[in-house]
Amino acid sequence: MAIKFETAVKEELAKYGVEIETADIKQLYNAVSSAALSQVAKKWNRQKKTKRAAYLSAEFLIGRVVYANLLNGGLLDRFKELMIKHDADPEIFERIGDPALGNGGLGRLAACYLESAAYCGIGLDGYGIRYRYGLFRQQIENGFQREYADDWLKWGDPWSVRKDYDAVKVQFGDGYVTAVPYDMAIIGKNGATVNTLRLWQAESDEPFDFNLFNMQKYEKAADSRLKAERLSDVLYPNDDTLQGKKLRLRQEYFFSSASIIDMLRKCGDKPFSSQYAVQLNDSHPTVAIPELILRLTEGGMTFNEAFNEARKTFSYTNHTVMPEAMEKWSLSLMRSVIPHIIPVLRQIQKRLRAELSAKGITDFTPYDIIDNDTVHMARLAVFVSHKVNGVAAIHTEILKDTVLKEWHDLNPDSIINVTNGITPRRWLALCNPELAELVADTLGEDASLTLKGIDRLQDFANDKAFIEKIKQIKRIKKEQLAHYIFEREKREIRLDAIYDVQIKRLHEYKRQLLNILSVLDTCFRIESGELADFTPTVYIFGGKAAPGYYMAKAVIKLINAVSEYVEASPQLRDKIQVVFVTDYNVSYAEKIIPAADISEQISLAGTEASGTGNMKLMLNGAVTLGTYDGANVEIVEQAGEQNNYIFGLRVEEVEKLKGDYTPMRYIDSNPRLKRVVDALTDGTLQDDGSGMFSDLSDSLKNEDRYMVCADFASYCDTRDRLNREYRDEDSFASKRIMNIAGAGYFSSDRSVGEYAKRIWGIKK
Ligand code: 26W
Repeated sequence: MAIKFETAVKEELAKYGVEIETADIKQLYNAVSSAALSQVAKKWNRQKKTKRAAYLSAEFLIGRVVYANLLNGGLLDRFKELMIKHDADPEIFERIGDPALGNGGLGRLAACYLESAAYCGIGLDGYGIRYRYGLFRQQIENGFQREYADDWLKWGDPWSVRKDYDAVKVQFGDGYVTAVPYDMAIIGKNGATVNTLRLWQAESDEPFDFNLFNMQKYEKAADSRLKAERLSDVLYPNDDTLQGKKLRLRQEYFFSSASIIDMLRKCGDKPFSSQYAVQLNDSHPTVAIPELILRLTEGGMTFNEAFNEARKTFSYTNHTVMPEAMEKWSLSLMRSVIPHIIPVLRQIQKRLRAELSAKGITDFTPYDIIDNDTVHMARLAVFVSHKVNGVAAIHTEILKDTVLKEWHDLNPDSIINVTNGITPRRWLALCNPELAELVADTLGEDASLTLKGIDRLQDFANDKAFIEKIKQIKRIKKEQLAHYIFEREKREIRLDAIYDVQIKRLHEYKRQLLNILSVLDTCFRIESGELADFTPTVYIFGGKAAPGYYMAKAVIKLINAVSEYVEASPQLRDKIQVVFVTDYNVSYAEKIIPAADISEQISLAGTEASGTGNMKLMLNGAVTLGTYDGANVEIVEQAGEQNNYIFGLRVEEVEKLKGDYTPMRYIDSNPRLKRVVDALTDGTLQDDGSGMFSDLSDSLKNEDRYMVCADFASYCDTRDRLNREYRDEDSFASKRIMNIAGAGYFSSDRSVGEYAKRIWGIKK
């Protein structure tokens, strides 16, 4: 086997006429990937005929896959040895760009689940879209975000196999589009299980119209091809609203329909629900429901038979309670894009009303799937699914109490919680081999790869020698991060400081604004002498703002302005650094997370469904500075409240405050808050004439939808306490250890196991 992989790599390279020593990065990447893929090819093509689950998702944020696949394929060590033997750099693929086919948490979760399912031997395949361009590449110019196309395919795509003979036709109101699958192998532990991520690419059957060409209408001749291809061109860079984007609806139907057709084909004569469980990752693939029903009735079933089959098959995961993120399509738009689906929707609505009537319900308003010209996708998903789940305990309770209250009353067993998880292979073994090795040495290799039994680290929380090792590893990871940031951002960050990290999409509800205003407050207090003993801190921010999201972009500008303010002040410079890292993505996360001391999870209580970055940071020995929101609640439960820093309003308090919330009351009564809000408009900070800072100020004073002002004092106080307590490095290291020890519950192996057992009815 050892020889086989090496020989395979060399044979692949021979195709380019090069050897390991002379190959360029792209050649090596393609050769190593193809060689590794060939090792699992047999297993991949030999799939057992048992019930499988399909994860339908508009996003799969898989990140760089080469190291992860080598690890799971059992080839990583051999690869590294091979490289060293030939005097080549085993880290060379660090330069390969990420396929960023997702926005944030929802897409990354899908990737973690696929990896975990394969690792645990659960038959789960992913279905999505092969976007030509992933989430935009971010640059910061003069403190402002600028967006550029993300051409991820420029590195080649050696992990995908195009399957022309599996192409299907997807019907639209204006004709057909061909969906061509590209399959990616999802490799489980030692290659024992190999599942598939099937991403559909839109193409045209008739790429070129020679009649038009002959009539000298050259541009028109390629129209149908261009129109078809445009469909899978880009990922929508929004993670809240789509405002009736026609192309997005086409995308959703495109991959939903293609996936259902694909599964139906594989089912043969067997009942669909005996062969497939289909998980809808948010409401985005919900049109798969009427699509399945339509096809089953075309195959001879009655509507009710098809409906029942669909209900046995589908389940739906909700990832957000933000009203603007609840997908709604206008009926007329749907009619123009997918007219053949409308009659099915009407029948589903009829059935809904019949079920409601049977239960004595007469007011259909909160339930109607079609209400006038609006189609409610989440309602459709909830109605037809046999199980609906939230992604953290508190989120699920909110769903039951508010957002989906009516549905919960109707059917109390159908809404369940499956707390999110993260794969320990990527988020420990690969990104932090130093810590993984310590865990393996202390508890056995299994603990570092699966987190099983990692709670036993609690016994080492006060062990002097272990504490030293933990501190040393953190130091090493900070050095590596500082080096990386220097390379990428051309900025030097100090090592002997707290690394305080907020990395996630820019969104008002996540409150990066609260963070940066508190940093500014710290600056002012240091300058005035109010804050004498302060542990030097590097504040690291990373994340993208949707290109059309003005307020989020204003916050980026503000973070960069505060950074400049600090740099200009000799008094602040040696205590504080503010760094906004550019183009944050999965690979960047893998660098930042292991070096972090503080995990900022400061969303307004009740707004963050779960969060998963919080879990990754905890596993890597950071403490949480956060609100009682999303998975933070469970993190604190697992790792101990005394080992984390919780502040701010609770969900119930937020609810009470709503209605007569007046931010000015907080601003007027808190001089420190007033000072930082004033700094937005009094010339202290420069927004280069964009008007962004006064818009931020107005929004804080007039609405402050996410109650930054209400939580400001409590946040600053808790942060101060953390800053003081950090100085006792040994006791802080104990807190780190308790967090690592508590992270076992957040392995996505556990999450996926729960889906398999409680929702899909699938055994390992
Ligand atoms: C309509 C466009 C759109 C696209 C994506 C709307 C909403 C989304 C997602 C819901 C955004 C998202 O990534 N949500 C995150 O999902 C994670 C995985 O469950 C959670 O951990 C995060 O709390 C949630 O914000």
